[in-house]
Amino acid sequence: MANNFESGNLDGFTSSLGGTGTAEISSDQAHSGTCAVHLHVTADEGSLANLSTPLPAGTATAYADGWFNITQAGVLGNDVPYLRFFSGDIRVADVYRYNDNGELWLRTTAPDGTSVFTRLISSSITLSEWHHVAMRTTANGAASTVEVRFDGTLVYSSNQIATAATTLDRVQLGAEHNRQMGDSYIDDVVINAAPRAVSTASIRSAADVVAVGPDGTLWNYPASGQGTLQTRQKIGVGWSGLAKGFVADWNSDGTFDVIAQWKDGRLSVYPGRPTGGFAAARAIGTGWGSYHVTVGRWRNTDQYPGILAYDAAGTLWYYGNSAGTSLAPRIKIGTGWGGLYLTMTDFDQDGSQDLLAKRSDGRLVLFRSNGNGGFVAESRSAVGSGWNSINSITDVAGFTTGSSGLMTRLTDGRLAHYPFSRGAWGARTIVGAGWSTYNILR
Ligand SMILES: [Ca+2]
Ligand SMILES: [Ca+2]
Ligand SMILES: [Ca+2]
Repeated sequence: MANNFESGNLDGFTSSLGGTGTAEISSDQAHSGTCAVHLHVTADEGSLANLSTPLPAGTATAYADGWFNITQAGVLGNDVPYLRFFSGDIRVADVYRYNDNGELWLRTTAPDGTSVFTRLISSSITLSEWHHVAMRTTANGAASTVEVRFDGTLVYSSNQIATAATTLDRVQLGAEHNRQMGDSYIDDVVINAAPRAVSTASIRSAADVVAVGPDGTLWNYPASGQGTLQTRQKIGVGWSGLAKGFVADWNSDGTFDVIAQWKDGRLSVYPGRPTGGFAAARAIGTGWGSYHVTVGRWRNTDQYPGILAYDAAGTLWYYGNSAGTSLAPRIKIGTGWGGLYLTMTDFDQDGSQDLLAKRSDGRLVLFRSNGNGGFVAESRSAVGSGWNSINSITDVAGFTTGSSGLMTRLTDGRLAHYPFSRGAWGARTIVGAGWSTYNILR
């Protein structure tokens, strides 16, 4: 759908009006030609004006692009909207100019219905000038994507927005609730929709369970996103020589890869193909036989996941991955880590990775990182006890909608999911049984 309003109609839009609100073609302001659409809303009771474009059923990604000239802001504490993406009653993501200071803000809706606010521009957007706003949103539950461009600059991009939505059904210009006063001229609007691309990658979710069976078959157990695993799929053979395996998007191309630590000490990366299977393995190291390995973006500035590992002497090292290929020279992080079972995850969800260290006495101890490669200077706290009944731990995300958690194996072979939020555990669920002979990737 595209409309420059030169033909004098609102083709492609459905308008909702109430009270003093109007949505009319105007020649007072135009970005192209001589016309734009003018949304006029006052603070009077019942005043409402918006335009929306319906999206085809099953739309996952929508792109909206338009020019906006706000000539009149509204009352303090309120805003003048630019673009809003909806899934039914859920306002998945929207950007607006905040009346109090003219700043650009993004609002998204968390799975529990609360609004999450992010300031995108901290200076005041000028009134009575044309500004270019473009926004792309993909509704994908806990891993939804939002990108915002303002006057041609990318001001926000994340593929880790948590929402309850998995599809989009309309894009809106203007506010859905009344008395949201403002005057906006809008021109040269383009709105496009794309269905969800059906991924055929071997590992599709950060909650999938990947494991090597007793015969060396590599299996993926796809997560449903609703707390269960689906029918397993064979994704490889000949993995009997694996000591430990790790799932990460090593080259950050959007498809999960496998990092293999072989019993003979070799370390190799198997890049996942978007169409399924893996490209030829890349050797990234030898002599890793005695290392205890974790994989992840250890430093906040890391573009690619690296390896945090301790050696036979218990010295903890970080090996960065600066280009999505081989390992960078290692950096010493600490000593005295021998015997601990480490899991890298952001347990307190402050944006910096942490280590959960399982001790032989069963206590799970939290080492919070400072995001720069080191640890927060604080006394360590135990966030669990009795964890010596667990012999495999994998950091997962999205096993239930919007959740973070650990997928664990108990010593009796059952699989258990421990969700957590901001450093507090949720209720554990048992996911399955009979996993004792499987080597579960981490
Ligand atoms: Ca025009
Ligand atoms: Ca990849
Ligand atoms: Ca943290």
